Amino acid sequence: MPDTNEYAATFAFVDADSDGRITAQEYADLMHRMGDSCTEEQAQRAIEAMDRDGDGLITLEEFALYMADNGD
Ligand SMILES: [Ca+2]
Ligand SMILES: [Ca+2]
Repeated sequence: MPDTNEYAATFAFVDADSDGRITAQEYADLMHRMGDSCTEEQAQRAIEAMDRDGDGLITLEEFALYMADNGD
């Protein structure tokens, strides 16, 4: 089990409306804020890569699991 606290700050940064879930729209908005182009489809694919229960939303736990698996 990854340490979710380690990723909580990053998660909160992406979770713009602070409802505890990251949506494809919030992901795309973040990319745009950082100056990256991100299509709706790219955002959707990024969400799907992190989404473990298939509800189309990313919880802190799913985010932390993804980061722990893919981070270095
Ligand atoms: Ca949100
Ligand atoms: Ca999910």
